[in-house]
Amino acid sequence: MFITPDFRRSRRIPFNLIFAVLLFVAASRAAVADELAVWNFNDSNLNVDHGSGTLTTTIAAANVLFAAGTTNNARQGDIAGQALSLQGGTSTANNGRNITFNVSTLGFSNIVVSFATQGTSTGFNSNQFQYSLDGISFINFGSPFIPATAFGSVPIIFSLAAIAGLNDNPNAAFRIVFNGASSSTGTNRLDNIVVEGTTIDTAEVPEPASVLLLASGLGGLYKLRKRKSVTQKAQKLKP
Ligand SMILES: [Ca+2]
Ligand SMILES: [Ca+2]
Repeated sequence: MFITPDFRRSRRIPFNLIFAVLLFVAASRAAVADELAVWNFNDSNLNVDHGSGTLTTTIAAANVLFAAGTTNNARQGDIAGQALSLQGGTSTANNGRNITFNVSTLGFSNIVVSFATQGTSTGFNSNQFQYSLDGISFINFGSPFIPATAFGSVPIIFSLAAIAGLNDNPNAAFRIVFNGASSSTGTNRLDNIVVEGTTIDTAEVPEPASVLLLASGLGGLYKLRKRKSVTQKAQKLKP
């Protein structure tokens, strides 16, 4: 007679605990921020180093070099390694040219682009950041930035959270247009270019549903075990 209430309580506590843990896991997953693409240039090429994206440039190939980098804005434990190093070029022909990075933001919002940069006194000293919603037309964002003479420890950050069109967009693209170089060997280095965002809540909708499904499955299991136990007890009580 005394066994029944204890049995029921001991089975209920673990189920409630499991349900609470599942809800907690679902809630914490909704707030995760992710790096969508990172270029650390440590392998001295334009290929993306973490995540996915493509980086291209209209700067003359002879003026696309790699030189000592920085840990400023480095991610995932990346070492300083190399940095992208762009020169003004013959007759400073590279003024007005750019680097463009195409990064799909599907499933993400609150897009932020950041990087470390430094420039020599005759390098590009008036650089305009732009974004694109279709990968074709680019729109100026913020004022032109002047690279410091050393990488330092503070990256340049463009928060694009207010640009709703950049959210969940497979054609999102970003560009830096270089200007102001006054010599062919004037240089601007860039390192640790990062595009990051926050998982969009609507993309999480299936997860709570899965949790409920799992929870109802666990509830079913609990009922089944309870029924089985009652049946077993009833059988034991039979003379
Ligand atoms: Ca680097
Ligand atoms: Ca690379």
